[in-house]
Amino acid sequence: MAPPAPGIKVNADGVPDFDALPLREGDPPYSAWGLYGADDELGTLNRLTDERVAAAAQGEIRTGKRISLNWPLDAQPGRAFFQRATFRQEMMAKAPLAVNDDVWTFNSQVSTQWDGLRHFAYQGARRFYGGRTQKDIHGQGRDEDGKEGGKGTVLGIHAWAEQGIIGRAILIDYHGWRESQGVAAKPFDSFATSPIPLEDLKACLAAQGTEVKFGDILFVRTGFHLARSGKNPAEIWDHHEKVPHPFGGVQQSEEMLRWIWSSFAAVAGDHPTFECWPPWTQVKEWSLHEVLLSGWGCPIGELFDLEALAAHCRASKRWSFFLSSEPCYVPGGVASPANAVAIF
Ligand code: UVW
Repeated sequence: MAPPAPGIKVNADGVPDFDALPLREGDPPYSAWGLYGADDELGTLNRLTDERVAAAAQGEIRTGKRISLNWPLDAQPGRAFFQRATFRQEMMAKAPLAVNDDVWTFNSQVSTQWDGLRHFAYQGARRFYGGRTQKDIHGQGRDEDGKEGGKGTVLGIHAWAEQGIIGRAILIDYHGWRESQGVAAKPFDSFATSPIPLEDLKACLAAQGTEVKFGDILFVRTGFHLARSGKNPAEIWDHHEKVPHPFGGVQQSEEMLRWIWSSFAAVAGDHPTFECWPPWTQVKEWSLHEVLLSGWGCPIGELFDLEALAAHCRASKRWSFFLSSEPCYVPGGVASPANAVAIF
């Protein structure tokens, strides 16, 4: 974890105020490039200081109850959203011994995942976090030794694997809250471009009695998995045919950005896109994928299975917990299965 670069004015939480973004003239909207130095690959994960992680462990691990947040890797058989390669397992019996190996092949975003910093650039500027380009990523630039033409690993998911995505996390059970309000009063459709406004996320937090602490990891349960299991295969197939796929998710708005910047180290949900999809429908100039990943280096988690977590939160009346998530150690990886567990 790096401290802010010298000369950058920071607030009591140790980050610049949202209104100071972008930090440098000419950089893309709301970007925080240079905050942790030119070569930073951790972005908002720099908020997960040793002190915050230790305080989270002391404050949140009380009963020892553990809940996996991972959807199975093969949960989208046959066809996956965004035309992603589905999971395949090749089994090998190693006769004459009674021994087996297996080989797994899959797109790193086919199930529960963290989108990494190589995934999504500011589309106008075509720049990734810190101003990196497709050329930097695809190995036609300089490699780590400064030689031309090498395959670099810049902005790879390995940088997040080195210390994990670990700390205090909170669940906003938006789906549960909608049900408590009467779903007709709060219309939302997981399979339409349906935005969740910030005021509803905040109302849900208030109803739960959940405190947000700076540096938390945010989880939003939209009810996507329930909505998906309520559809028959033909309906799911039809949705694959709609490109771009419409999905419900958090609203694209400046106030949403302001809240995320002022609160979280990473954000995640149970749905395929975190934000309401496709982007550029509510705001034309930017999207959450662009600002979070490329502007701030903020991990976006998608397709988390939050069903058992929500049931436990409801039963125990507690919506904060300790999160341990270890992305796969793949040098230069674009995204990764989350390998996430909530500990109470
Ligand atoms: C796209 O990049 C389109 O999707 P995801 O939300 O998985 O990043």
